[in-house]
Amino acid sequence: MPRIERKLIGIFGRINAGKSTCMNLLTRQETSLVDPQPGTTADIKSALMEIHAVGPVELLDTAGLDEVSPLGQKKRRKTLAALTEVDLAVLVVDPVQTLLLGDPAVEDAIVTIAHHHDRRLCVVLNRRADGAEHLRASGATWSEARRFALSVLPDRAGTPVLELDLADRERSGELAAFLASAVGPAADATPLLPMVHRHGAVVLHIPLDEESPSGRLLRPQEMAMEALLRAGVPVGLYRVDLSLARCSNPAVVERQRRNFVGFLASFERCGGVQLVLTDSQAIDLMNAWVPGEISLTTFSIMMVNQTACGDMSVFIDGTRALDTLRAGDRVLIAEACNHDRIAEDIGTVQLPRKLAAAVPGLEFDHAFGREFPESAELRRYRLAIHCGGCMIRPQKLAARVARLREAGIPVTNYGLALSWYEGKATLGRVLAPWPSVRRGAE
Ligand SMILES: Nc1nc2c(ncn2[C@@H]2O[C@H](COP(=O)(O)OP(=O)(O)OP(=O)(O)O)[C@@H](O)[C@H]2O)c(=O)[nH]1
Ligand SMILES: [Mg+2]
Repeated sequence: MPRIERKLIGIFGRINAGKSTCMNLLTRQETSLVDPQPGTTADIKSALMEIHAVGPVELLDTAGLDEVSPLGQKKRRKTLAALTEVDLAVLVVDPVQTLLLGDPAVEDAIVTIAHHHDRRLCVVLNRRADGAEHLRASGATWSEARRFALSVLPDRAGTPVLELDLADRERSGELAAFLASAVGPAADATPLLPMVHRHGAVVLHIPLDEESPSGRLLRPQEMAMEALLRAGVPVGLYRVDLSLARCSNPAVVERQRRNFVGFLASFERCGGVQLVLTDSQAIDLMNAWVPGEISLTTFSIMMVNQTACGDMSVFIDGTRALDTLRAGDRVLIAEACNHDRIAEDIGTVQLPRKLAAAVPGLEFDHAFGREFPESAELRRYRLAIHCGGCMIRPQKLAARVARLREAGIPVTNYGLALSWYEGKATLGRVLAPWPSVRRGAE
């Protein structure tokens, strides 16, 4: 299954400003519940759609930021986390509502946070048909209300603003075109394996173990296969039985090794093997078994390189923090997917065991799925180790990295950490095939 790069567009604003009405106008259906009851949208509602001039898009309808209650606080936290991830933040304002309340604090907060996190922003002024009545009663004019609402924009001239009645279904196309111009052109997708060429095969080492789901391969494995086939590169698949390859009988181990090396040699007649891509947990064996003239890297590094848009430098810098860990330091292990953890799970068993062997006395915490600590909590950690992030949007991983950076916490990745454990030479070897690393070394 190829990963579709979707632009992420989030709709933000005050309770009852018309955020869900905006979502429904775009999708031309009742995607989100709309109701006069304040606080109707309790959790983030997501919809996938194509916007002709943009391509695939994920829309997020969020809860109003101004609900004052313990539940409102929870909604607020989720909405603000989404605001740090989006490619475009759409601030929906009902100028009459804002003017009558007399304080544009909610709009100001959204503009400030979007600006701080370097998110694109646009404003939709909801010119409701019933607004005129409220204005008349207050003695103000539409242009006063408009000016008051827009006073929160630091640079009014540069921020795209659209004024429309969100209940007017005829204007869906106009709203879509406005968002398309505000979100900007799509960036070229980062290639998954930029180093491969058409001469020589790529061997994928996939050690199906107890953790592997039956009936399908893991997403990075499928993605690599598809990318290689599309590029016309011959692909070989191999499974080393890790329990036999790591058993105490040297004859059994040697047999496993010979079989694998024989498989690599079988490609000689069609140009040999240019690269072995392995599951990170087998990097020890692969480093020992793959001949030095063949490049070697891991699925997890492949994923993080793509998710980080080809610039892994922040994760590579993070590996240096591994050298400075001391007893008593806390390490955060973050894994973006949800799966039940059995046997030799990498995040909960293998990584902590290896790190504890290298630096006794380390403390570990885990963050699974969508959970990720707030900035203040992150300061407790000396290092974060993140998975390849194949199950989350690149935008979410980027927001997490930005949050760690702000908290001053280095971050590395599963594949890099497991390779570091094998020694500097192994780490250097798995990084060497990547163009950005090669460029940095020049
Ligand atoms: N006539 C008219 N009514 C609107 C318009 N926009 C919103 N409304 C009404 O205002 C109420 C709130 O709209 P929603 O779209 O649910 O507002 P929201 O910002 O999603 O509200 P919360 O989810 O509660 O934060 C609903 O009764 C809508 O029908 C509009 O442009 N014109
Ligand atoms: Mg809503």
